[in-house]
Amino acid sequence: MPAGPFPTLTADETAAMIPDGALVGFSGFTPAGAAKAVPAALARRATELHQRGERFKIRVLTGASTGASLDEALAEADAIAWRAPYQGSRALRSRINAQRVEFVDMHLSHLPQMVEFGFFGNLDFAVVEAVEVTNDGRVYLSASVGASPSFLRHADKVVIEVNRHHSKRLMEMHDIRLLPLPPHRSSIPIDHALAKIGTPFASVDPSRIIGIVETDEADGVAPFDPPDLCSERIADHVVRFILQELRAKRIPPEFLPLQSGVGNVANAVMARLGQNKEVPPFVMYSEVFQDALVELMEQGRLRGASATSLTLSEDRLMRVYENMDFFTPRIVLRPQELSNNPGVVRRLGVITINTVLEMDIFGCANSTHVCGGQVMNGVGGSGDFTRNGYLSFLVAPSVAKGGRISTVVPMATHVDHNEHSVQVVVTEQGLADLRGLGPTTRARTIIDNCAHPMYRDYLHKYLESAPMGHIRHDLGRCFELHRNLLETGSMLPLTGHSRSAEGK
Ligand code: 0RQ
Repeated sequence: MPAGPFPTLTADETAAMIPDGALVGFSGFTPAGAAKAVPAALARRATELHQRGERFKIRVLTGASTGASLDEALAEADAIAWRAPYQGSRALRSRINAQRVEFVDMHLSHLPQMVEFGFFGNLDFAVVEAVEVTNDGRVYLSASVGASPSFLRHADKVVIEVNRHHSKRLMEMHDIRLLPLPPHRSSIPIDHALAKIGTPFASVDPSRIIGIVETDEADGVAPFDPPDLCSERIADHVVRFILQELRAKRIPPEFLPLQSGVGNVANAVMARLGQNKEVPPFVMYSEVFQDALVELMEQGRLRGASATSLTLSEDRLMRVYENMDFFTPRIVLRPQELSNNPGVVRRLGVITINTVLEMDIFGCANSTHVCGGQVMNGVGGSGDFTRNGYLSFLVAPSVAKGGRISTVVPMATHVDHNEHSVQVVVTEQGLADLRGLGPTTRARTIIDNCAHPMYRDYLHKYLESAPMGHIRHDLGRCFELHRNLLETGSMLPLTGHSRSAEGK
């Protein structure tokens, strides 16, 4: 029952109204709640226009990554000129790395205020998925909140994709509040993970709604693979350490809220935390509510969760929708400015767990750029949580690509989390608690506890032979492993100095 006074449009009619060069804010934080019909139609339009030799590229904002009909389809159609704040699409990544798309890789908590401050220029359109919109401009969002409330407030023209696939009872989970601009920004009254401080709907000036597009499409979140041995070993180290910190009373007995990034390692960590009965039942203050959490909530291990998206594979999502009496009081979905808010994360004392591509021996970590240049996804929310958590873990397998890459390196080729923010690093080999350690002690601890045995000798020799300084780096050799990788396809040392490591 959409419509009200708003015209019903087809996705193709809507796409025809969006001109070349427009800045468009699409809903979506992961595939959850992402706009679907209009971006797919824009991709078709772009392909047709390009075939006629006409230019058509738009500038794209979302909450985070999106579904296949958004980033993947628009990138394949070469319809994106500029993109922020995060992405996870193969087609888009390759175009960003070929400089065919300009990409602004941002902390996700910063995005709504950048829109509010007007730093991206005029927001021409918002295309937002919802379960319902009222005549007076209340927009009940679907499976994610993300930055949609800000897009709805600032866009000149608004299109609502009303998606019947989602439960209308999602509105019982939503808690929407926009922060006023400085200097009128007062404190945020979230003093526990499930505190609600806003309304169940986002607001839009109804005169800006140019139409409604009706859809009935699933989010298409891929289910997780069962955890592999490496993820389980990382998870076991994290759980053991949390228990040790609980016993030492550095984590209080009532426990603290948890945050975990997305991906198989993060999913395995959450499952392991849930299974271990020595870990008290917990709450989450996170950005993504993902598959492993559904069972944990049903079992009473997870008492409640604050997030900005319900990133659930179809069977899990349906399980939630079929039991909304149970789930709605336990889940709060907020704008990403609040789910990832540094002040709130610090206040609540969140324990954070995020995955990185590589870490260096001094504790700087790279989440985003392979060999310093090729973007993978983006920093996402990992910096919002890592920097501000009470206790933060960065995790990674110790090697990638069958051992050809060590994820523990002398110097990170790109730094998303620097040594001032990084507290505990973990691989399947072990865990290094860096708190209170100076640079050389950190380096020895990371090498001994986290590096793969194949690379330990090389890394120790690098450290001991580097020129003296507070941080011992040899600028002539700090990227030797990466150079080896680029030249030979493997980091395994090929120089005389490092040959000894090969035989280990
Ligand atoms: O390559 O895809 O060809 O197999 O990188 O690595 O081990 O499958 O791990 O899927 O968890 O992704 C950091 C990218 C890890 C992710 C990153 C290769 C490896 C593989 C993927 P293939 P895995 P994951 C919440 C928080 C930043 C954002 C974030 C990420 C591929 O976790 O994007 O944390 N994090 N957000 O083989 C070269 C290395 C490598 C490497 C791994 N050192 N060099 N390649 N790979 N290490 C989410 C949001 O914010 C919404």
